[in-house]
Amino acid sequence: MRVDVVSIFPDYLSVLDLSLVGKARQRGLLDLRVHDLRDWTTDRHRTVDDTPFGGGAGMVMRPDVWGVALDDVLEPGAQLVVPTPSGEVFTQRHAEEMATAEQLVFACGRYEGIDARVAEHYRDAGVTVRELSIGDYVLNGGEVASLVMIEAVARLVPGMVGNPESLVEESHGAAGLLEYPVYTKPPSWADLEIPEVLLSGHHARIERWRRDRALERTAERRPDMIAALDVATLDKQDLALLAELGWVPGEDGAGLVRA
Ligand code: JET
Repeated sequence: MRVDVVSIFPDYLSVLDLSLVGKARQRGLLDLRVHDLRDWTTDRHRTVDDTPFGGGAGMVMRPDVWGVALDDVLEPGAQLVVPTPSGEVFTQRHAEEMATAEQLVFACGRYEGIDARVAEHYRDAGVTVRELSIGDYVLNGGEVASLVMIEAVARLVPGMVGNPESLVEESHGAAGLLEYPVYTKPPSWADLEIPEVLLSGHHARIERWRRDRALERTAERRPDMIAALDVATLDKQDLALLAELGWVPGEDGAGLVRA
């Protein structure tokens, strides 16, 4: 897979030399190229921004500079990713779709953002343009959001994860619940003991305990995920625990509602 990042702070992306992503690059699984947007400017001051039409605070990134940069970097079949607090929220589903791309190009905005015609122009030209948010907060630029998305995508590229079972396990997470709590040695630490069942060797009881803890944790922390559960994927014990936690199947059978 090829990944290109265009930024006015290319050094921000240097951490990609480390960890999983760095190893994938060394092994030739990932062709990662970081570019300085100012390399495509032609004026003495290497200008990338200007004042907003219609007035208002701050500066907007010029579409002409972005246009020459992206025309140079985009290959046929590329997906263009623009991190922005105004985007759809980036999820594991997006990461899975992006992991199938031949090339991902990340356009890192700064200031008040990139002139809106850039996304429009490349959509009109047939490029898949994804304006994506990594959460409801504002960063100074798209660099850190790009790092988050590159890591989430890179670990899905075949050959990148050392332990293939760890990816199989994750499809459970995709079933719509948070993960259950995990424990390792020592069995007693800071006056805290490992839950007895995990030492019992009863595989079925362990599975049930983990499922219950995942349901409880999800109900507590992510009620939106409980509401969105497919009732058909829940067994009698799931439904009994969820009822204790105040959640029952809705009238139409689609999803759960607070009792
Ligand atoms: C962000 C992403 O802050 C985030 O993204 C970076 C950012 C900051 C300021 C402007 C900007 O412009 C992008 C743009 O796209 C069309 O104009 C991007 C917060 N959550 N996720």
